[in-house]
Amino acid sequence: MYVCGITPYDATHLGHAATYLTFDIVNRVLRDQGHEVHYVQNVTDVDDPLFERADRDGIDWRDLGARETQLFRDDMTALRVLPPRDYIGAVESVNEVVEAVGKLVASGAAYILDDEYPDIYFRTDATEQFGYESGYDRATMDRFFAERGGDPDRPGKRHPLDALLWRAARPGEPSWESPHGPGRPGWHIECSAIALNRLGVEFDIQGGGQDLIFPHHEFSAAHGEALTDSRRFARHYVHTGMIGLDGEKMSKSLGNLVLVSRLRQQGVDPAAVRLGLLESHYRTDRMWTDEVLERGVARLNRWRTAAAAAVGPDAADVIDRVRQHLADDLNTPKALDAVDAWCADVETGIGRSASAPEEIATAVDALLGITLR
Ligand code: 5CA
Ligand code: ZN
Repeated sequence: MYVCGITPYDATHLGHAATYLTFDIVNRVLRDQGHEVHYVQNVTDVDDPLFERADRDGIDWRDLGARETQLFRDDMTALRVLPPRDYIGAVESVNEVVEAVGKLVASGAAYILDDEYPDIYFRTDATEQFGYESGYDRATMDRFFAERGGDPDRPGKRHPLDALLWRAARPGEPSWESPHGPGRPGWHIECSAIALNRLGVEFDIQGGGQDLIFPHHEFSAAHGEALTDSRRFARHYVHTGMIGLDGEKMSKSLGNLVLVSRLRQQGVDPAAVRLGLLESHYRTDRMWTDEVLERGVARLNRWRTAAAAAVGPDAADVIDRVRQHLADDLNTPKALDAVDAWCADVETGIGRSASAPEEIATAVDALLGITLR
């Protein structure tokens, strides 16, 4: 499983947390079913937002990236998100990108711009199957390409959608040596190279938020497929809905971020945040509100009280239902309802199993990542 990681120029907000939590549940469900999971995640620690923020704050972009990456990892640990096996920065993988770009140029899938800055672009028509990942029509592709970091109007490109693979060095920008001149990696090739070199072709799951469907995942797949004789890149794509606040998308530009680290500082139990995010389905766009957090806190207290009881109804059936709901496209709302129902029985004094409370706590810990005892 490859899940696109953060661009570490600012702290983790609840939108990021919701996305990584979704893949944490995927990871837990697969492990529960006896699979070994090779989980890879990148860190986009070479990118314009990082340089801009570092300039603004008068710090080195590497220090900014390292600091925000550490904060993200601390947030994920607090949320009990199981860490990936490979956690790879763009800085660490520049040589992998250089090698991939060299191959794409050599095979004719990429071309070098005849320009003061000889940037390297990927030909959108390099693979026959281009477009299958998003399934978007051309107008939608054009819109998202322009909105999400693409450069449709760059003079000299052969096709407006051709995607940047290698950005030639500009004065004042960090760069690395390469056979095609000094420069730095484009965004999509970073994820293609990191994923392919660790998981190989036809790995099972490529994940991220819905905003990555196009152009990012489309081009990561196309780059990977152009590198491997059209062997399919990822077998499945999983995309999470967007989290907003007070009716707006949660985003830096709107200034409406709820930070995981701030909630932690305020003494909020990360398990309550987890329950708040899991109460709704991962594919729906949804809002984070004070009420969501309050429900998470209340539910956590209820579950902990029930798990501390001396006896309760048999656990096996409840655990079965939790597993079935999770297997049904990660239906966490129903999985939480099943545990609620068991708690309700404990509260009314139904059930005499002395082992049930501990069994429930163990299953909730393993499958949902919530510690009850
Ligand atoms: N570094 C790239 C991926 S290679 C990147 O998109 N970084 S990011 O920091 O902008 O986003 C990290 C992850 O959080 C992505 O999967 C993105 O889709 C997801 N994400 C960002 N904002 C939200 C949001 N409001 N709700 C849900 N997920 C979000
Ligand atoms: Zn990515």
